[in-house]
Amino acid sequence: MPIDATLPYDDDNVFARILRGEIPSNRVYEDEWAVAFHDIAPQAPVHVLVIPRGRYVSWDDFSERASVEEIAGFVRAVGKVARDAGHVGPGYRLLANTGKRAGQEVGHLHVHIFGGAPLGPMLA
Ligand code: IU
Repeated sequence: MPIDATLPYDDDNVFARILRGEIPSNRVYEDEWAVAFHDIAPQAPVHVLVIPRGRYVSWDDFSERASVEEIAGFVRAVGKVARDAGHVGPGYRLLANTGKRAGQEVGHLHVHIFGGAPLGPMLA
């Protein structure tokens, strides 16, 4: 069920629990700013999610409230996972579903990285 991404951050969301280590995940990368792990229901041969360590509901929330340092750290982490740690390359696709109408299901910002094979055209 898509979530209402305008609501305040909920510390019980599944990715918050993964960050705290309460739920296992298949991690491929982590640093000061971000954690990346394999999606449990992959939609490409390689499908990795990258999440910031900070408490942000969505891309909207992150881009408005995060510090320049957090934004830089997170964007660099996504790049590292895409280029190297996630083994998704050489080509890949990034996606951040934002809000109910886009089908966002977990209320902690996550960037999907799809790769591992030639990808078909984007479907809206
Ligand atoms: P969305 O952009 O919010 O729709 O994507 C949520 C993703 O989180 C989706 O691809 C799920 O398969 C994935 N996921 C996960 O990897 N582990 C979980 O415990 C849950 C969802 I719940």
